[in-house]
Amino acid sequence: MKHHLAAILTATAAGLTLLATGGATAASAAPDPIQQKIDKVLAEHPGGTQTSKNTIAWQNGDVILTLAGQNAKGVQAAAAAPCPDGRFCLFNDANFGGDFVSFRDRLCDNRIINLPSFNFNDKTSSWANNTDFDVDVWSDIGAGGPRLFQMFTFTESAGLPKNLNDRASSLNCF
Ligand SMILES: [Ca+2]
Repeated sequence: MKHHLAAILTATAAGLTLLATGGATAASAAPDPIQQKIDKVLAEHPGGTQTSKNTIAWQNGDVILTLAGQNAKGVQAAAAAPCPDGRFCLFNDANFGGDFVSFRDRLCDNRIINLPSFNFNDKTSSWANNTDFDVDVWSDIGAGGPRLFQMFTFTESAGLPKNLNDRASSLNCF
């Protein structure tokens, strides 16, 4: 009997918890598009960790993908953050807009960085390089295909010409 009573109390408590959170659950039932996108990127690009509402980090933060926020009308709520010191950044839109991926300068030991690993293949439309290193940008993974352009130390481009736009697939910095 004692056991039975405990079971009832537990069941009642669970019911109360459900009641207490029912409103909040209903209010947040509409899927958050940014979280949905985060979940998709995490599932498809192993090794990433969500580090805020709209960022994913790989390799202990050496690589960070930032998803652009949108308001209810689907308009970007804020301009993309400027590329931080000591990092170089690729932006999905011209004028440093949209989603962007940033890379810490300590990656610049001439290794090759493949952009499909970070959900950024064939997307780059503007860039900024706030590191002491130069970066080569390639049309295929593995520094393959023609070299599309170079991002010299402490330079930036607010827009790529049509023949280079949305083509970058890998890079190396040195
Ligand atoms: Ca783009």
